[in-house]
Amino acid sequence: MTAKRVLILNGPNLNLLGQREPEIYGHTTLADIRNSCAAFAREKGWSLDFRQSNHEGELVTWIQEARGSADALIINPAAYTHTSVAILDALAMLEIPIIEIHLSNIHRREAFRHHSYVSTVAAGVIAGFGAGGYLLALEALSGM
Ligand code: CA2
Repeated sequence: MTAKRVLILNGPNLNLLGQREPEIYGHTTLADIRNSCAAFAREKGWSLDFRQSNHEGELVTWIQEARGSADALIINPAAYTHTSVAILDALAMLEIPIIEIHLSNIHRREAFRHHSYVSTVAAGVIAGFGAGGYLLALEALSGM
């Protein structure tokens, strides 16, 4: 199995995970998720870069920088999933597998969460499995 450089990006408000709305997003913090993803990557011999930003432009810059420096991207764009053509355009320029991930099942929530700009360029989408979805995404990369 080839070593992979995996970039995981998280969008706005995900820094508050575990502190608010646990009935929707669970009790796990983003630091917990980072640690379990890092353990998975270590086991596989992959490198992992795990980031969060509340700023759309910063996420766009990081996606642009992934060209040439990452072999795969896992992204939870949070609210930008449903609004950001800028993030979609940046993702569309990547030539690496992109996995879109959501903690909650966006399809059983409000109608405005049902549409994702990101899904149109994602290899696959994982939603509704809470923090465990990040590991499912990494597992999916193992076969790609
Ligand atoms: O289910 C997901 O992972 C979402 O991407 C989370 C976004 C939401 O806008 C998407 O529709 C679905 C919201 C992230 C907000 O994170 C919070 C964390 C703790 C407390 C409150 C919000």
